[in-house]
Amino acid sequence: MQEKIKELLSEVEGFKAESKEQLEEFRINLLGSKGKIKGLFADFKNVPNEQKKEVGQLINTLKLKAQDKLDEFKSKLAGGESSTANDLDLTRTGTPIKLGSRHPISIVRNEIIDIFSRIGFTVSEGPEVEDDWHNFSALNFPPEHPARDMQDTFFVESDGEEDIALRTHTSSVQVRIMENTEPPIRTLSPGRVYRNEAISARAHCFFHQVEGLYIAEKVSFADLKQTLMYFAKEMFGEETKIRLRPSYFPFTEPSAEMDVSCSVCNSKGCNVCKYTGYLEIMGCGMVDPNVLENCGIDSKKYTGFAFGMGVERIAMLKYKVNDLRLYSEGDIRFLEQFKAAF
Ligand code: 2NM
Repeated sequence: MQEKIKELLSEVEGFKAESKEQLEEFRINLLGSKGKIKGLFADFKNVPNEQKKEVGQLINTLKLKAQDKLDEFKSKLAGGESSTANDLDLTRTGTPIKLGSRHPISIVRNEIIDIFSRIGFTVSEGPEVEDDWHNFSALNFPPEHPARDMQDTFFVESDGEEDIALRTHTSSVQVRIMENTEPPIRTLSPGRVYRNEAISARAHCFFHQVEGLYIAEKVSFADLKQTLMYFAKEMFGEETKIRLRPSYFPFTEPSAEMDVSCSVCNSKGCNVCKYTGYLEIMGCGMVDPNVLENCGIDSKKYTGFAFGMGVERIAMLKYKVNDLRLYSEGDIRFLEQFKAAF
């Protein structure tokens, strides 16, 4: 019996499995319920007492070695399958990192700035929390103007005498520029503005503006028209037509609204332009002499024009966005659609 066990031992030690089937055969043959080791244990009762110790130890060694072999090849064969060791390809390209994209409001704002910078406009910025003078009084808003109402403007609590509010337009920046710059002035003020409105698809409590200001000697309404026509053609295409309709703003006289021909339907009428053939994109006018004087500019020597547009509105037309709330919700599925060179 000892001979038989030693034979099996060397058989186990020399065993190599090349496949899972071979290994399973090995397991059944030796460690299975009808296997050779079970058989040895069954025969053990016939071993003379004085040999029991030695034979018992030998069978146990055999069992342990067979189990070790089984475990060894089990992990070897499984490792080959999961392919980490053998198929490692160091020349494969890595997992790409997703690139971000510009926000549509930034894309359009940058495009507007780019267009006006080509005809000499600089960019000015200023505070979003403003005093009454820069946001209203200097701009010729009468004391009882509805924009000064709590209903329309977010006021900020303050200890001082003066009303402090979130700016309702970026004209406040231009007041600051006019106050400390001798004309000629040719500047754009892009930025976020705030209005106290219920949030819906068509209104939000904040939005973005780009306002423009040109002050020099003998600036005329014809200069304004030509400047805005240049802008419209650059922004919406060479075939774009513009239309000016009389309007009213406290800070300009005369004032106008500018429409551009609808590029969706070629001015034939569609639901985007509400069957008018035109889209309203900005307000403009000649800076009121009162405003110039309020800001320390001699209105006998200088005249100027100003205009203001909502960036969200232009981005809506450009990208066919139908809900203002999309701009501020940060939904990655919306944001990922905008890839631009700016
Ligand atoms: C608009 C429409 C018309 C405007 C006026 C001024 C300033 F500071 F010169 F008085 N800045 N922007 C202006 C004029 C803004 O936005 C619809």
